Amino acid sequence: MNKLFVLIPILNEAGNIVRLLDGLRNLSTELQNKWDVQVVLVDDGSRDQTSSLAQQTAKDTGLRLTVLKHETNHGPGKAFATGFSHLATALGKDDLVVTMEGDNTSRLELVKQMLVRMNEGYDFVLASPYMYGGKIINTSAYRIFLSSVANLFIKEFLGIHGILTVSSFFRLYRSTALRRLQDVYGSGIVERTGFECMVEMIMKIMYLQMTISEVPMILDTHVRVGKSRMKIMKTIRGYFNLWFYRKRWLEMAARQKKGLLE
Ligand SMILES: Nc1nc2c(ncn2[C@@H]2O[C@H](COP(=O)(O)OP(=O)(O)O)[C@@H](O)[C@H]2O)c(=O)[nH]1
Ligand SMILES: [Mg+2]
Repeated sequence: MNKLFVLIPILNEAGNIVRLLDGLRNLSTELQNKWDVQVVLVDDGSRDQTSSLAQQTAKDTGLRLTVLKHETNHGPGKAFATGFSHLATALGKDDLVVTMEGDNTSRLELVKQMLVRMNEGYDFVLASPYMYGGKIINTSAYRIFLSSVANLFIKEFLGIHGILTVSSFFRLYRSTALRRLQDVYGSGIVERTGFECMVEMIMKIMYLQMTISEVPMILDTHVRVGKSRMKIMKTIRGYFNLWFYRKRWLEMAARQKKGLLE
């Protein structure tokens, strides 16, 4: 049976992890005739019980779980890099990888809809709060305003067109497309260590001319226990810095394309 890997970078989510893994256990039961669901958590130096609670919950429920650990905190980008490098050797041709948040804000019921899109032939499917039908609820007007402006601005600034959401963690990737990214950009795919890594991936996907589709998602921040770990100013700086990488990433993509044509 083909595998559906669920890759989650995580930091101090002891208040959310049990519910998250219970939800994933239910999803794996629902999908059991089609997909072998395997969860990979990248614990990025949590100082709470996130990892031990995760291991215990997986044991109690029979969920297939691997926990990769950074001893100290390096940021979600580094955690994704660790996760993708780990998956590089495990991924079969027809496997898929879904990435998501560890705070229960990624709505698991959307995975099935994302799988339908994948079946239609797209390389990547994003869950998209900025798409028609999607929205952000139970978040302060200030934060919604900031993130909407940031979303619009990043796209204009970096020349990203044709997609509505660029920073969401919740995505489905085709393994052959991930392999292409790994061939061009290395096994970890991302090099930026912060939250901007999600936009970095979109840029690289675009530069390789792969196909992206979106499904609308309602982002309800009330479902999470505890506060957001994202540092706004650091992330904004991270977005600005991406501009300096554009040329190099484009050239790397162009070299691969040339190689394919020769
Ligand atoms: N590996 C890793 N994960 C992180 C870090 N900061 C946040 N996360 C995880 O990334 C996801 C998104 O972070 P969150 O705090 O919810 O940010 P928000 O959704 O933008 O408010 C959650 O699963 C967090 O546990 C980090 O420094 N390292
Ligand atoms: Mg969150």
